[in-house]
Amino acid sequence: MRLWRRNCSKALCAVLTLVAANILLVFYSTRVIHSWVLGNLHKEGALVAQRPSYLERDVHRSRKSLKLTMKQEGHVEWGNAEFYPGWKGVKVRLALKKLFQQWGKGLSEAQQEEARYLFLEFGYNVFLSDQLPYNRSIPDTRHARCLQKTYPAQLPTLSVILIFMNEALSVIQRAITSIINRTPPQLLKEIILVDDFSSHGELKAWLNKTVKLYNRNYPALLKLIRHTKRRGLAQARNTGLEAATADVVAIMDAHIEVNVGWAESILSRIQEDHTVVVSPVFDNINFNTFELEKYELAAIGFDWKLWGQYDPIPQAWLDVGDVTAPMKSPSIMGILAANRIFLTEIGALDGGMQVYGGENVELSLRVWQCGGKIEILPCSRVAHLERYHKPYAMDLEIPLRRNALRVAESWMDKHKYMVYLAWNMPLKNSGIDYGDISSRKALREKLKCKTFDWYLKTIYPLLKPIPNIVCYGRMKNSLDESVCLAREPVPGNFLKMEPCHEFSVQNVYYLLSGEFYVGELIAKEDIHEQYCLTDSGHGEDPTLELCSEAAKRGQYIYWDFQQGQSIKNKDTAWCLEIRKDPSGPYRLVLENCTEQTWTIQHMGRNWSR
Ligand SMILES: *[C@@H]1O[C@H](CO)[C@@H](O)[C@H](O)[C@H]1NC(C)=O
Ligand SMILES: *[C@@H]1O[C@H](CO)[C@@H](O)[C@H](O)[C@H]1NC(C)=O
Ligand SMILES: *[C@@H]1O[C@H](CO)[C@@H](O)[C@H](O)[C@H]1NC(C)=O
Ligand SMILES: [Mn+2]
Repeated sequence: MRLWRRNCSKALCAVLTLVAANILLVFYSTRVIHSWVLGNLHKEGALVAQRPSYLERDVHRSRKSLKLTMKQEGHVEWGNAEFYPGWKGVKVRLALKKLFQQWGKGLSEAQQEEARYLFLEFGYNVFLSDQLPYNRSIPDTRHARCLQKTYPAQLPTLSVILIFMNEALSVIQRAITSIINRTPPQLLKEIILVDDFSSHGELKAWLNKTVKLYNRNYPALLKLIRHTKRRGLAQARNTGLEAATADVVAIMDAHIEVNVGWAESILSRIQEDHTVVVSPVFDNINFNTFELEKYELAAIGFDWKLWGQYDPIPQAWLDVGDVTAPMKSPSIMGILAANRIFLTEIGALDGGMQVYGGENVELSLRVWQCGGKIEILPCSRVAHLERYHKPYAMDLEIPLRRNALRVAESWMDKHKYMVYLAWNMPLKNSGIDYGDISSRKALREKLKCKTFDWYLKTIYPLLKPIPNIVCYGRMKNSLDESVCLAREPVPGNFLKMEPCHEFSVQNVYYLLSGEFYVGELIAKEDIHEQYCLTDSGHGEDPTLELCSEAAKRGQYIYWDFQQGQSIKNKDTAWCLEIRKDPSGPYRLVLENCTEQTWTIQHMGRNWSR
């Protein structure tokens, strides 16, 4: 899945898109873990001293098995930066270029090769991770006011669930160690590891051994459950949830490190209200340097593709004037904690989700629509490693799209068309099999859930449906149907004709009111605007401008168009046409209308004029 780096500094920032973080935690309280045992664990020779040799052995083993998997899954040749073909290969090559810039001075050639290899394999700097102590300190990123907070003496117990697939063992061990070191021992009942059928050698016998070693010092604290086939992230979370026994579960990825005070804040909030599903605030573990990057507090939302995004902090929370107060949020990223029984009764995770993505939004809609709440707890902070690439699928857009349609069909009622539009899928006969949703529908019935319209109006007014899109998709000119209109990604306000492809820079949406949106459909009011096809009125080539700015500047963004006819500006009467430069590609021009006509791929719901 694409990874957007977060670059917003202030609370009221532009929408940021994140790889949905996927985490769950479980809490339980009857066991007591003495901190002195912890010291013993790290003195445990087997855990540290043998690491380099097994790692070496394992890397060779996994290198072989990885080659095999990749062949089966149709990957291109392994061993250089060609992890992905096309632009993804370019992206990975760029990442590798940066790999040694901030760390790793003085590595030998062989070590560099190893580091590169491990980075490609895992999507983060495993070579460095393997050198870092499992019990390393990380900065306390909480607001100072969180340190003054006191919690009830009696809190529910916690089961932490860590799910993984081909994660580096050192990363998993650092997650476990951080949980043991930073959770009050009387509250931590168990840590459940769920392996979604990893193929890496070091996650087999060595992980078994590691779990045994931990349990020698913390009897029965760790449980390891292995899927015997790949079942995807939602199922892995459910497997952990089913095995959990504590009052509260925290479901998380295994590439995390929890911070001080993370659990108390969660447990006391869920004790107050068992219908709240909470998310901690995430910091980022840099995939290259493993340094912690502090993230500001933000609400968690999504766009119409149902990709996780950070949203501005809600005014209602600011008005409370308490930086430690729980913040209502439309969604979670994936990492969550909840009352175990409540989460189970409300339907856990949707087991019909495949591979990755969508399950966080499905749960969020269900929780809100069926009587629960979602909140972000500012005093609970978890560092999460955003991987550079994910090792488990060639093209994550395929499961993401499939899962998004599944959410739309299960929960979004009359607004589901927006998801089809954002993914550029036809409204009928999409050809996507999103699986059987009858159990989700039955759940809706049983829990007497509210509508998505209620959710949009009450919980997520920022996300706007655009009901007046009359047609959408690739836009082609009659002169040459092999090229499509596209937005130049950078800086975003140029148009071009280029060979048709499937990426969203070629999405076009024509509105009943006459605008042409070009590029990804975002539809987040005020914070992420669409780009409009614009005639400046100065006899220049057409451009793309932010719609409201173009309108403010007195530029012309309204066009007449019917399928298979010309595109003519309502105000200036110029037509959008293409002209071939003698040497180069087609250029978009505004000129007196000729015979040129245009077509747009899909009909919207209301093509009826
Ligand atoms: C980590 O464990 C080692 C060995 O027990 C200890 O010496 C060190 O102080 C610990 N580091 C932190 C940050 O707790
Ligand atoms: C790990 O332990 C489980 C039982 O706890 C066992 O079934 C499995 O064979 C072990 N795997 C390896 C590779 O030793
Ligand atoms: C467009 O057509 C108008 C009237 O038909 C004509 O006066 C004008 O010169 C034409 N402009 C161009 C650029 O061809
Ligand atoms: Mn993650």
